[in-house]
Amino acid sequence: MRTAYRTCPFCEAACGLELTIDGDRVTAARGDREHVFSHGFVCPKGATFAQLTDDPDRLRQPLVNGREATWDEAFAAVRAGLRPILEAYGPHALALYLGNPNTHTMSGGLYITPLVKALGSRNVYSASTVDQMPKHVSCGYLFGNPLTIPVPDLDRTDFLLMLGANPWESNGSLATAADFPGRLKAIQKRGGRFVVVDPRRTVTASHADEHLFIRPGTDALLLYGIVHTLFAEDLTDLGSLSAHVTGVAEVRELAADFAPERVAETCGIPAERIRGLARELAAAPTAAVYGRIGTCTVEFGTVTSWLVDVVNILTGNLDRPGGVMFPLAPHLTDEAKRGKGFRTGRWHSRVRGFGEVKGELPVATLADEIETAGDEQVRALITIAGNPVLSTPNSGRLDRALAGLDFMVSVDPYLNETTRHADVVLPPTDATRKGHYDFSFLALAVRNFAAYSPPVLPPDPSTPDECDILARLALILSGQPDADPGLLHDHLLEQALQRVVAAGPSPAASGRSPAVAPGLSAADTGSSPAASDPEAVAPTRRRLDDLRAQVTGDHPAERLLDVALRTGAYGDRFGANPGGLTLRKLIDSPHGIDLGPLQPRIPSALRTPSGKIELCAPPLAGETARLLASLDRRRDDLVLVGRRHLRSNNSWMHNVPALIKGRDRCTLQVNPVDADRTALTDGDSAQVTSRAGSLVVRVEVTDRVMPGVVSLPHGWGHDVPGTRLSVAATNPGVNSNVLTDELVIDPLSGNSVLNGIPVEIKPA
Ligand SMILES: Nc1nc2c(c(=O)[nH]1)N[C@H]1C(S)=C(S)[C@@H](COP(=O)(O)OP(=O)(O)OC[C@H]3O[C@@H](n4cnc5c(=O)[nH]c(N)nc54)[C@H](O)[C@@H]3O)O[C@H]1N2
Ligand SMILES: Nc1nc2c(c(=O)[nH]1)N[C@H]1C(S)=C(S)[C@@H](COP(=O)(O)OP(=O)(O)OC[C@H]3O[C@@H](n4cnc5c(=O)[nH]c(N)nc54)[C@H](O)[C@@H]3O)O[C@H]1N2
Ligand code: SF4
Ligand SMILES: [Mo]
Repeated sequence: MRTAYRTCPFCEAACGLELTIDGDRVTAARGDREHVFSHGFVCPKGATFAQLTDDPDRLRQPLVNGREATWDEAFAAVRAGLRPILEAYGPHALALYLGNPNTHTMSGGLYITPLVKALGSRNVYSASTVDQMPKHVSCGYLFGNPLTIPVPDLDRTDFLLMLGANPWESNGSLATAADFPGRLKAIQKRGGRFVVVDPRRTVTASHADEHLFIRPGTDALLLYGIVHTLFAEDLTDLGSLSAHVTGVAEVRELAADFAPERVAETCGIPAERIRGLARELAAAPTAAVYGRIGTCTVEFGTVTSWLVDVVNILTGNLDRPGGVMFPLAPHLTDEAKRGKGFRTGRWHSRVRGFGEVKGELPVATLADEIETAGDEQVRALITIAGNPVLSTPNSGRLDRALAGLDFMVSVDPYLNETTRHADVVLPPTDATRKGHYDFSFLALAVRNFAAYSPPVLPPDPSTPDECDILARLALILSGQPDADPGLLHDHLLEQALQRVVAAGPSPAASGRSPAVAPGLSAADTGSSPAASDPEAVAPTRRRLDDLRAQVTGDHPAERLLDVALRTGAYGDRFGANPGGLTLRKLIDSPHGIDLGPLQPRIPSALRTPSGKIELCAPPLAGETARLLASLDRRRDDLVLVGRRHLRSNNSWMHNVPALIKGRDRCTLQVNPVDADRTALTDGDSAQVTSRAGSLVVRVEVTDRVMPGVVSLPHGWGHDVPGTRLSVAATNPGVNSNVLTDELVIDPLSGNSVLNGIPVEIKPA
């Protein structure tokens, strides 16, 4: 028996786990009390780490046409399936769907970019367009980089306004904060307040100082009402930001149309309360506005996400302690640099003409691209760590479309609702045999810290690591099907080192380093050392050899991480900053290294062409007109919203008995007023119908949802044939995305609308 420490990979909170290991099995997990960020916090999902990784239904061998196969047979089948399609129809005939857990694996952080490059297809899709794409777009316009997302400084704020987020259950998102509930309670303990705006009285709302019901999809109107008030009552105060912001007058003009009286009825919040919120935000010593799923997965998702930060900026709360701030992750640097700014629409989807955003197309149009005949029709699909049949809108249609593909390959540990359509399933090793570093979430953490967890069990010789799987796929796509994955591993390391050399004669001397981790950002590639000058070649090669000799790590991902850490903001700069971060240092610190509270980062974080925060980008002004027009629309009688439960994680944790036991959670919550109106009582079966589809589900009558709103969680519907989810199948629930509509999207980001879906209900 021994103990090992590992970051929990299941949600964005990045808690430290203490694992008990007996021989070659993890037998128990609990919170790591010495962890610098989570201090022992753990939730039920982290606590079932062992059951999740040991699930007997996990695939331990590849499947080819439903039968277990060797890894060589499986890769041969991938090659035989993909090559003819690529040769006959070109790269766009092959689509890629990337699911959420790619943000929780090192293979996702390091190997997706080379894979996408090798693919060369316009048809790249991901869970980002059923999630946070509006935030990327609004931050792209405001700050010049879609990854520059400010997070609420939870530990120092005096007043937090939270819209469309339920961190008591979700543990937070786009704000990595282990023990989010504890941090919220601490706001109250130090005399501060937090207010929740949500069409449901969530657990988070019930702990809040105030909860305001809001009609789904109307947060943009509420926020414009606040902005209007800030200007009308002369409450704006940009403080030290004022030298760094353009476009304030334009926003003032746009907000003129959104007096609180104009929006109050549509939002369901009295005008006087809207004014009150504006006054409280302006008066608080520090304040933060934070919006999440309920502000993104709605028709005006990008405008809403933008207005969240407009309020933060107008009240002077961006980039100051207690407001919203930009984290500085250990693999990134804080170098000031003029940017090219942010734009979308560099290419368009074939069928519905949606513009590309951040290199991808809206997943709401994937079924169109598969079903519609023509040149460049999608005929084959790769999915990696995704279950779009349960997680994307009108999933009934996508399910049928996947059945019609010529070829599909999935990298996934489960045979589930999506991967059952795959000709080849490639199951990666579980988290016990993977190293872990949070490329995504350390850049969103409410306090700067560093942590790396090496694998807690030795590699399993019969199963390739997920980095190897993705590398082999990338090599197959680039026409080198027989190459060893080591070829790509070496190439990526060489590229990373060349970037270090190119960043200056010696990063040691200049103190400069590349802005992004190797392989992380497509935006920051392509710079090679100044090798055209023959004089420069020899020293360059010497320097490369010197750096290569210093890199440590037992695994290709560890070596790439070592380079990123050493050249990052806190790095040892390959010796020039002794005592700075290295991989070795993180391995020697199993409870993580605290790097202190968030620090101001403006202007160095900005990448706009003007070098300023561009408060009023033209696309947002354009959407404002559409938002204003929406005020005159007839209101739907009944709309559907989602919800999350602490013991689930999207679609893939319903196969663990400890996480699924207890009362049926997949119910339709209906307010008593609506239940009366539709002759439904608690426990009845209701038929729910939308434009996209229809389902039957058990009713739970509760005043925790507001009148006119019903709620159903997503990620359920495990009763389809052909899966291997024996526990989930016993309590399957229904798939809420049968009801969500692929025809309505947030136009600026391509994000799906998953909340505020018009529905009708009646006794089944
Ligand atoms: N109606 C509605 N729909 C929603 C949402 C909503 O709020 N309402 N939320 C949306 C959001 S926020 C998200 S992020 C999406 C999620 O959408 P998806 O990412 O498509 O779905 P998940 O259920 O997260 O599926 C994750 C898959 O990854 C696999 N997996 C787990 N660990 C690993 C690993 O280490 N490697 C690999 N290769 N695979 C792994 C699991 O078996 C599972 O198949 O759903 C969205 N859908
Ligand atoms: N336990 C658990 N934890 C998770 C996940 C999970 O499935 N289960 N998923 C993970 C993922 S991928 C993500 S992205 C995060 C999401 O993290 P959160 O954003 O905190 O997720 P939700 O719990 O869905 O909270 C969204 C809230 O928005 C409300 N809402 C719906 N429509 C509107 C609206 O129009 N306006 C307002 N103001 N509110 C609205 C809903 O009622 C709901 O309470 O959670 C992560 N953590
Ligand atoms: S809150 Fe998230 S990171 Fe922490 S233990 Fe739970 S699932 Fe893991
Ligand atoms: Mo998500």
